[in-house]
Order: sequence, then C-alpha cells, then structure tokens
Amino acid sequence: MNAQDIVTSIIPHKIPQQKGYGQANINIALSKYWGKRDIELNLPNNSSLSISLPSLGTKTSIEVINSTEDAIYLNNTKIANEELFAKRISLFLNYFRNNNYFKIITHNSVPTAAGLASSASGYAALVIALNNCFQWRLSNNKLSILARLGSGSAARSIFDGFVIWHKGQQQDGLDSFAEPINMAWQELRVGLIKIDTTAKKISSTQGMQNTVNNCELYQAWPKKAEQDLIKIKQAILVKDFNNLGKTAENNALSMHATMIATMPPILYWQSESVTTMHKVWQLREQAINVYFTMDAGPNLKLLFLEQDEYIIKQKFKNIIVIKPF
Ligand code: 2P0
Repeated sequence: MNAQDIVTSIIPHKIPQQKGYGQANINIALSKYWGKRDIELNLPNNSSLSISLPSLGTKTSIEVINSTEDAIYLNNTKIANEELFAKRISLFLNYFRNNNYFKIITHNSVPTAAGLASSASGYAALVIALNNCFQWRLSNNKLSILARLGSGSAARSIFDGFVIWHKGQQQDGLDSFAEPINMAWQELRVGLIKIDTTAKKISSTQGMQNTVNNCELYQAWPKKAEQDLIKIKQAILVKDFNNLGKTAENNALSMHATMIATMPPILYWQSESVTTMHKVWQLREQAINVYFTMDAGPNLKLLFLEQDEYIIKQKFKNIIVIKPF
C-alpha cells in the first residue's frame, strides 16, 4: 500500500466544508526516532517516547479556495509555491484533495530564539485542521497515522504530555501511531538552550537515511532505543528523575554517535554545543540534577526539576524554561 491508499482507507470522504482549524504543540523525544523502515510512509525502525511542550507549537487554519493552486502563509508571510516548505505541504495536501485547492494560514509560536524546528507541530496541526474542515471525526490514533505521513515526529504531537509512538509491525503502518502515557509530572522542567538557529545543512530525513545506509554502528541502534524507551517509561511511572535524565541523555548521545560514525560523517554539534555539555556534566558533579538531550541540530534541551530551576537559570542566562504539566 502506498501513502494514498493508506489515506483513502482512513478518511471517510473527500468533501470539505469551507473551513477548518487545528493546533498542536512541539515535542521533544526523550527516547529518539532515528531511521525508517519505510520512507514514503515514515515508518520508523524503533519506537520513541516524547514530551509535548505546551504553548510552543503551531496554529493552522485551512480554507477551500477557488483557485488552481494552494496559497500557503507562514507567520503572516505568503510562501512562494516553489519553496520547499510550500511544496512539501502541497504534496501532503494532494492525499486529501478532490480537485480543490486550499488556503493554509499557519502560525508558529516557537520563538526563533529557541532553536527548534516545527515540522512535528506543523503536520499535527494541519491534520487536525483537515479533520475539522472535512468533518471526518477521526480518532486521535487515526490522526496520528495521518500526521506521521507528513513527518514522523508529528505522530507524537497529536497528544499532550508524555507520548509513545509505537513503531508497529505492519507494512501498511496502520499499527504505527502514538498514544499518550497517562501521567503528569508537575515538577518536571525542560530548558531550551539556543546554540544556533540557522537552517541545518542535512535535514533529519536525509540524515537518518544516510545513517541507516552508511553507518556500521546503526544496526545496534533500534534495539538500544527500544530498551531505553522501556527504562524511560518506567522512570516516568515512578517519577525517578535521575533514571529518566541519564537514560535520555545517553539515548541522545548514542543517536549522535551513529550520525558521527556515518560515512561521510553527520555532525550537528558546534563547539558551543560541546562546551554546554561539559557545563551540564560539571553541574552534575556539584550535585545539581540536570541532564541534556539533543536532536538533529546543535541546540541543547535541558531536563531538570522545579527545585533546581533557580540555579539553572543562574547558570544558563539565555535559557527558555518550559513547564510541560
Ligand atoms: C525525534 N528527530 O525522535 C528525532 C530525534 C530528530 C532527532 O524526529 O523525515 O522531522 O519528517 O519523519 O520527524 C526529526 O525528524 O523526520 C526527528 P521525518 P522528522 O524527535
């Protein structure tokens, strides 16, 4: 089955109402997704576990227009249809249209200063807006599958809080969707540390493909990621912060190790990324419980508890602190 067949099997019809609206938050993986078993369907080689960050995300409205092409606006600016951003959205919308075109107005509340990409919240918000526009009334699991077809990590952004995206076994990917873990952790904090926000040279999509194809260490990754996910889920359920932090940090570094061991190498870090890692480790030596995670870029995301928020803000002046619950 290709992506169009999957979509056709999920959605009840292609008759849109006039308008729809959706919003979704970004998420940070504590146990990461890296590598696909199916590129078109964004089916992962391993399950992943994330935390969604409230108030940071995407709001999207969609409207059916009488035109021969889509009109896509990002943060009040019309994006040329030749640009990759617009092309990718229009290709995704092709799954859902019936000779109609759409006006998409999307706002990202992720501050540029946070150094975070937003394809996860972007495609999740778009799918929620489509569900609203077409009045499909799909379950969140089905929305998660549709969002995954836009961007893998978007499967997780359908939900708030802690979320597991099951890798699934089926070729059609209908068992590869995200689900929330019913657990709130009021004391948990996520700190965003910007190192560099310029666009990366190698996209996540390309980077993970290169790693899968050209890294001998990669074969160890899916098993390690599954084991880390179980440890992190357990740490969440018993609120064992140190086990959560150390497993998440090691998981991120292991993912980056596979990138670095790819030929040619993929190194998303900058020298300031490494300096900041050392700073985190030094703080741990001083009994401050702080850990980091990193995605396909140079920026760090710190994990710590409310009790250390004051000292962390003192040590990292430009940090943006998020309270996930
Ligand atoms: C994650 N990342 O689990 C991992 C960790 C980046 C590093 O998911 O090709 O934008 O659209 O499925 O989801 C970023 O990759 O890639 C990502 P596609 P995506 O958060």
